[in-house]
Order: sequence, then C-alpha cells, then structure tokens
Amino acid sequence: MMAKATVQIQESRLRQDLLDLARFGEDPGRGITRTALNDADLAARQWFKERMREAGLKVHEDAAANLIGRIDPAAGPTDRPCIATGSHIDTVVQGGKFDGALGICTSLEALRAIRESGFALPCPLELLVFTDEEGGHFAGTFGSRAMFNLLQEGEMEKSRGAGMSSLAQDLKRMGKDPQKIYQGIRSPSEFRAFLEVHIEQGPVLESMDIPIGIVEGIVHLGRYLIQVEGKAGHAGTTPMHLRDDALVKAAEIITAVNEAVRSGGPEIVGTIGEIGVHPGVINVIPGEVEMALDLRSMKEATLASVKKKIDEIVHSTDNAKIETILTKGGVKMDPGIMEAIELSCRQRGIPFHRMWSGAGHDAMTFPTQHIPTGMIFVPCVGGESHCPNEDIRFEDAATGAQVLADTVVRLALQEFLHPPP
Ligand code: HGY
Ligand code: MN
Ligand code: MN
Repeated sequence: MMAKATVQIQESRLRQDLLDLARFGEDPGRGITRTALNDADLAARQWFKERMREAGLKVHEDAAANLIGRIDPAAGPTDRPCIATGSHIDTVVQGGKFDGALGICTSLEALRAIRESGFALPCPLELLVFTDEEGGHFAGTFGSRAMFNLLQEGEMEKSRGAGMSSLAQDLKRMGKDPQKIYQGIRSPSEFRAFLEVHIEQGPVLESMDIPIGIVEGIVHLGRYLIQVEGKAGHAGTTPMHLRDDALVKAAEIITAVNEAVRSGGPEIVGTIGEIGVHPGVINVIPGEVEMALDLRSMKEATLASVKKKIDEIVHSTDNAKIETILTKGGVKMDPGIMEAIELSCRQRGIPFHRMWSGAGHDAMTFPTQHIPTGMIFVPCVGGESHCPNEDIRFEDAATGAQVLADTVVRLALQEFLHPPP
C-alpha cells in the first residue's frame, strides 16, 4: 500500500485564483456576465489554461470547447481510468463570482497540492472545465453531455431567442467545426470517478454553520417553452372587447402555473424566469409571448403530476402551446464516494451534512454513464446565488479544496472504486 500522502492546499493561492477569475465578465454593481463563449468567457478560458499549465497539467480543448487538464502517473501505465474533477466556467447573466468558478479553482488547487506533495499517483487525474453549463444557448450542461454523446438532435443550432447566437455559431466563431463535435466524445470507461465542488446556492449549510455538504442526489429537472399567440394591433384604436392580447393570456397562465406548482407541495419548485413579448413596443397590443418554465423536484412523480396540470392550463388557453426544451432525470451520488468524502471530513474533524441539490450541475451527467460521482458543497453567504450578491467565505472555499484533495487521494489509494468494467 503506498504511503498516505499529506496534501496541503494553500488558501491564499486559491483565493487569488478566485478573485482573478472574477475579473472576467465583471460589470461593477451588476455581477458577472461571463455567458458561455462570450468574449469574457473566451478570455477567462485562456487565463485558466495558463494556470493549469503553470500547475504542471497537460492541457487541451476538445471539440465542444471543454478544457481538459491532465496529470499522468510518473511511472507505470498512463492508460488507466482517471479520477476527474471540475465544473463550469460560464455564468448566468449578472451572476455571481463563485457558481462554477469555485469548482474549477478548487480542482486546480487540489491537483496542484497533490502534485506538490509528491504523492505517487496510481492513476491519471483530470481537471474538466465544461462549456455552457448554464444553458446560455439552449439546454445547459452542454459540455458534459457532448463529452458522452448525449446532445439532442439539432440543439447546437438553437438559441435562447431572436438575435442570440447558437452554440454552432459560437463554436465557429472560435474556429471550431460544430459538425466535428463527435471528436470530443469519450468512453465512460476512461473514468473511475468524477467529483465536483460547488457552492450550495441555498441557505442550509450557512444556517447550520457547517462548512461541507455531502451531496446525496440532484433533483429531476424539466425545462419547457410556452408560446402564446394573440393578435397584434393598435394600442389606441382597438376597443378592449375586440382585443386578443397575448400578454394578458400569458399573465393568466403565469398565475395559474404558480398556483399549480404550489399545489404540488414543498418538494417541487417552478419558475418562469424568461419571457419575450413581441413586438414589444408601447403602442402595439402584444401579438405573441414566449416564456421559459423551469420545474424541479426530488420526486419524479410529483414533477410529472404538476406538469400534467400545467399542460391542462396551457391547452385551455386559446392559441397557447407548451413544448419540452429538455428534461434531466434526477441522479444519486455514489455511496462509495460519499463515504470517502465523509472519511476525509472526519479525518480532519470537519463537520459535514448530507443533503440534496436543488440546482443542476455537470455532475448529473456522469451517473447516467455509470461513472461513480460525488459532489462537495460549500456554503454561500445568505444562500444567495445567480445574482451579484453571490458570496462565500474563503476559508470555506479552502476547506472544500482540502476535502476534495484528500478525497481524490483516498479514492486513488483505494486503487479503484470498482473493478474495471
Ligand atoms: O440552473 C441550475 O440549477 C444551475 O445553476 N445551472
Ligand atoms: Mn453551477
Ligand atoms: Mn448556475
């Protein structure tokens, strides 16, 4: 059995990386807008590639623009399945500094510290930086789904609305050929495990004053497009009783959808966070409205029954329809990895709490490929996320990085989590 390495992460280095990364897309007072493959994202990627190279990782970018950093064992075979860690680098519009960024920076710090400790790696380690986790173009978790050939037919050509670019356009803009997206496909057998560190994006850990969340599972998630047709007309000359106002009908749907979700109880949440009114000018009666609905629940049956009610609401409205953008089945984290994270916490006397994730992550792609997966949550201040106020305590970020590093070493020393497939 190899000697157990003592791996020590450096909080100051991690803090600097997080602050430096936050500069890309920063709009003072309005958070970070580093949406997938926009100029700020492209600049951030270049910066992060350099940080990975400085840390001694071999770096390449795949056909889906995912960044892949790799450390191979100094001796012995290099084709053994790897232990991978990582997250996403893109943000939502006017988002925070740490959603995604915490995962890639703690992964960098953990791999740096493991390398510096002289630990004799029994298997390769990889740092994965995924493209468009937030769905800035369409469905979300694009990079991790592309890696395992899970893209929907035609999704790269879709965009979030008129005037917004598609992934195919943005991949071309950076010199890639979307038709060759298949070149980035990898076999699940290349991976022994995947671990993602992420801010909790909720209030639980902070309210319990606990620095580490051990994620047990990620919710079922459905995203839908609701379209409402009316009749555009003159705002001044059209009497009220002769109008077919698409926005009034959409407003009735929004209220009814909210009531339907609330009727599902505390285990389901629903949000209409995006709405487009056309033509969208003050003196024209809205002729068309499109809105995006996000539904999530830990219970698939609850999500299905509420979605059925919502379908009835939409279909009972004149000239309204609903279509599915994407559904992602809820996933469970690997018991062996949860145990390894828990041992890492216990070994350092770090309090932890097992919990579910209401947010989606790239970590929900790996279990669908039967790759053992784990997530480590770090508290965020006030539970706020996806907004300029998103904030963390850097000592919590350091604790997350240390638990990650210890867990990677633990999993590697276990030789392999499961006998090779
Ligand atoms: O929407 C989510 O749950 C994630 O932040 N992309
Ligand atoms: Mn995220
Ligand atoms: Mn997010």
